[in-house]
Amino acid sequence: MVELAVVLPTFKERENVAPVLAALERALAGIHYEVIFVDDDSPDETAELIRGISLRDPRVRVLQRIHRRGLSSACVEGMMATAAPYIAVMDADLQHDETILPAMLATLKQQHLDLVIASRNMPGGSMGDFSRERVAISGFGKTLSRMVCRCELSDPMSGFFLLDRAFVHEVVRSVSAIGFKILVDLVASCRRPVRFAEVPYRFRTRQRGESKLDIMVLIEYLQLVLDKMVGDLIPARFLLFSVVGALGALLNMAALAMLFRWFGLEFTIALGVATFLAMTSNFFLNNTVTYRDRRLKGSMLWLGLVSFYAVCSVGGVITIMLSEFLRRAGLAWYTAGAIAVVITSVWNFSITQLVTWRLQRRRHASRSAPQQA
Ligand SMILES: Nc1nc2c(ncn2[C@@H]2O[C@H](COP(=O)(O)OP(=O)(O)OP(=O)(O)O)[C@@H](O)[C@H]2O)c(=O)[nH]1
Ligand SMILES: [Mg+2]
Repeated sequence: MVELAVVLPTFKERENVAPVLAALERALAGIHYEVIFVDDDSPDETAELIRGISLRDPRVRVLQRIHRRGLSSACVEGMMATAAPYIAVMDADLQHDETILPAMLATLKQQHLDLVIASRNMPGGSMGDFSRERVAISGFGKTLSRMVCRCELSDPMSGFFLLDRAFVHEVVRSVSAIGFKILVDLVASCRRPVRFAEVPYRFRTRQRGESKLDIMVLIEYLQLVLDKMVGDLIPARFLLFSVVGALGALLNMAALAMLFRWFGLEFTIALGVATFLAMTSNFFLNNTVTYRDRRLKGSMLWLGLVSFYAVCSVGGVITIMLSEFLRRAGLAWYTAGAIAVVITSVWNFSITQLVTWRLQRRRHASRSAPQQA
């Protein structure tokens, strides 16, 4: 019977697949285990390579996700794809020390815990060759995590941990699955104190393949923390969309002031150009931040931009008509304006979500649809 499943999220890790499997084979001698790679359709065909290995070794499987990105959601789906009573999650790039897995498993079983975390921030552990900036960012992440986890974790940014399956099932429906930091997400999703232990390890330097860390990891982490705090009331994606919208409104005002006051353009023309600029920047910001996981590329990017202009222009007309209507109905100008802006934001968000950021999927769906005879 399989006792332990090791979930390895991958994106462009082809050259690490064989070494990580060999390392697990050595470390887990005597334990019945299986390995589940969750690959987000890596262009280097990591998934194809793993499928080849699975044919020979049934302990190895791959879950290949199409049009999806995201480390956290990959881990969740990997965890849900196994029947093993214990589940380990670790990176596939050999930075996590697989040799401590048996000790982590023994601790979890002996102490009847929900979770054992491999920590870099306790005696015996180390951040390895982490640059000072990355240590600082990790520290900042740790401080933020205290706002949502009701316990003190020494390394909440860790992507290396072992769980009891019952715990996964208990929290999985509350998990946000946004971004990179699945551990904080799991712990913050639990309605009772989590029973956990920490085991030290030394983070290794990446030997092969490239890092996927970028500024988006930080933005998505902020999004996760926000979702954990207010997500039951307002969807995190809507919050991000609103932040981008507010930035756009500022840009709109600044451009209007410049074009009208400095360049002496006629007011309506200046307003038109400023609005056009703000809509364009909003589209690109939303495409890279709010909808990173469904980012439009190539020809779909331009089609998306046109549909975004169309939806937001209708939104603009709604704002004008609604605020005028409310003002005539006796509301103060600022109340009428505020209500109209909120309603327009919901309109812009809902319709662009349904139309603009569905384009890529539609195109692929129509391409892969069976041909009619
Ligand atoms: N399925 C999936 N896996 C991902 C994604 N992004 C990263 N990964 C995998 O998650 C693990 C961690 O990513 P890394 O880029 O190594 O992040 P890191 O270890 O914090 O950064 P480095 O120290 O620079 O390597 C690796 O196994 C990646 O292949 C993703 O979008 N989807
Ligand atoms: Mg790594």
